[in-house]
Amino acid sequence: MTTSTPPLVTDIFTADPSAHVFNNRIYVYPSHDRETPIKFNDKGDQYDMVDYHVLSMDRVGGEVTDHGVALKVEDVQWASKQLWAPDAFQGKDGLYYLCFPARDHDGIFRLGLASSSKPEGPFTPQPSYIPKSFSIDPASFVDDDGSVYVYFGGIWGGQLQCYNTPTGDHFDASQDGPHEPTGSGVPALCPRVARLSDDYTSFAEPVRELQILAPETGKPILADDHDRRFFEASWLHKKNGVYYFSYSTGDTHYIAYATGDSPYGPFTYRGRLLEPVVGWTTHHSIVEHEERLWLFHHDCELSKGESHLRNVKVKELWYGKDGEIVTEKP
Ligand code: FUB
Repeated sequence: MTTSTPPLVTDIFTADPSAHVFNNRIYVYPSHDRETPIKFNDKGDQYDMVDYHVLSMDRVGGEVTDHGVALKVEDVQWASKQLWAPDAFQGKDGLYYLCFPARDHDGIFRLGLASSSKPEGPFTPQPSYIPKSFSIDPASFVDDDGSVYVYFGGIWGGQLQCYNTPTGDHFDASQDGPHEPTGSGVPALCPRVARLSDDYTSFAEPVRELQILAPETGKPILADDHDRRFFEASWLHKKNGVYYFSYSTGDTHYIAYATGDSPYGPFTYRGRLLEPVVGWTTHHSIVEHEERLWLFHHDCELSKGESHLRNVKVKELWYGKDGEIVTEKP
């Protein structure tokens, strides 16, 4: 079980932290967990969040500012409930964009965008979700040429298994819940990626699958390999020209990572960044600030193990000499 630094804030429950540096300040975009009477189930109905708060600090260990409500579900025309793990990026137009999932009015998870002139919001949502978006956990990555990629997907409650094409054309409601492929030689479901249009309202291209390969075979990780297969919580960062894709393995509770030489992959599995924490879910982001590498993540220390009442923490990571990420100071 991993233990690390104290929770960043203790007066609200926070989870799924996406950290970025804007204007040399660290901004964290978390989910805002809340108490609900909804019973725990494998669809994640107990994660019934209704708004987002943005946190910021001038450095890790510095005073954390909670900027208050940045977006409410009642202000998002297309959304009905469950504001799950968000992320944010700064566009070429100088505006800040919050990218977030929620269920639409048919109960299907979609991804939406909201913009603000300030990194902390408040954010104004676009009237519709991103056309052809589906599933959960959007993570945005701005490459050196300014192109913005959105990585997304999550199985079980995240509904990724309800789509049998890379582009998610047809939603099969019978697969909603804790279903996923299984069987000898069957490949795991893949996370998805698409580049955003220059006006940040749509995908500029068809959604693609992101392959995660097993290093020993060079072939896609298999569905029954629950220690390494993708479950949810995509994150993409880049260092020295290498693209690092990290993710949660869900029911085995690891944060794992893989590397590749293109934002579209393929990525080859390299190892684990975080061992299981207190609570069922695990979700993270990786950000560099003042030449140090930070893993923001959550656990359930504050709520004493209530899986839907989480708190954000941060711990340090390092690069090893072959570009691998190490969790102990070399
Ligand atoms: O916060 C709700 C869900 O829990 C997220 O979307 C998942 O990544 C998991 O952390």
